[in-house]
Amino acid sequence: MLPIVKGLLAGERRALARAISVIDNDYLESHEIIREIFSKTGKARTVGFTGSGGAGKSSLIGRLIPECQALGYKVAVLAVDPTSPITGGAILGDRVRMQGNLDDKKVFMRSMASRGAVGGVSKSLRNAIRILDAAGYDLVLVESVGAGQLEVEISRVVNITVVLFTPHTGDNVQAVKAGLTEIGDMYVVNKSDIEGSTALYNTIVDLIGNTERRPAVLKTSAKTGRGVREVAQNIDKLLKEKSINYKERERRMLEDELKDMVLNIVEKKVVSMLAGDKKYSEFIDKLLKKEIDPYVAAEQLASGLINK
Ligand SMILES: Nc1nc2c(ncn2[C@@H]2O[C@H](COP(=O)(O)OP(=O)(O)O)[C@@H](O)[C@H]2O)c(=O)[nH]1
Ligand SMILES: [Mg+2]
Repeated sequence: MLPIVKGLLAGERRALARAISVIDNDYLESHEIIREIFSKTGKARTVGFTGSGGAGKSSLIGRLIPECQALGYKVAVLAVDPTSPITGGAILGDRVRMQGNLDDKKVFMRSMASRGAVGGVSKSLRNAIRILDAAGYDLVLVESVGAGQLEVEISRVVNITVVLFTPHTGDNVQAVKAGLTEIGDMYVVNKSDIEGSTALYNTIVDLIGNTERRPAVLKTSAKTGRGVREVAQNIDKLLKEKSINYKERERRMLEDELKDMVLNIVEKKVVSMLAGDKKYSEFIDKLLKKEIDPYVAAEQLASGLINK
């Protein structure tokens, strides 16, 4: 067994942090780590938090940690921010630590840079969750930045998605309608201590709360702590409900993952085959001379590769 795996299974935080870095940077060693821990995973449940920057995701997560611990969970936090050059959890950790009643030793926090191509975020996130899972964390809270496609990608990897809105960040009916109505299992209007939050809350209840899915719409203030316990209780309830059809959902997630991985391998192969294919440059010449059109060219090249 790799020393790093031995360390993380024994609950050593440094080994845990290093293993997640290895995953995040997509080093070759990550294959070996996942191979060794995979059979020990499957217990952790995951909650994603999405919403515009400044909505209060980090602050709310900070408040939720002790509430979820009180419900019996061993909590870890992953912040996914591909735009952030900072790794190691500084930004997230600072905001969360500002809130007094947090026992640093009981919670594990980490930011991920998640470089890489399409699907890169879900791949490293899935594997970072597996590592935390094997290390004994059974609730992983995932913070993402508010960047459309990424949020949808993350929502496919976690069990529950919580969407945050606040009156501060210019969230309005348009923002609510723009895609986020689909991905949330729970909606939270944060900053209920400031003006405009009741109007926003009512709008969201109208738009989303009465749809067929009837997701919960809650109000919080991460500043005062009001409403945070209800969010934790609701998460707990949803996780327990979902555990009924959890197997089916897990199957779908693994299907997605496997497809991504196969496509990735095939894509790399095809790119290198094309690079070494004389016909490829011949076709480009033909295209330049308008002797052939792009559809026919692509069809012929592709069938040439597949039949090799
Ligand atoms: N008034 C008020 N401010 C809040 C609340 N929650 C967060 N904030 C502030 O909003 C800013 C952004 O919070 P942060 O948690 O970093 O948001 P994130 O970008 O979504 O992670 C910070 O200055 C917080 O102190 C709240 O409930 N009420
Ligand atoms: Mg944040």
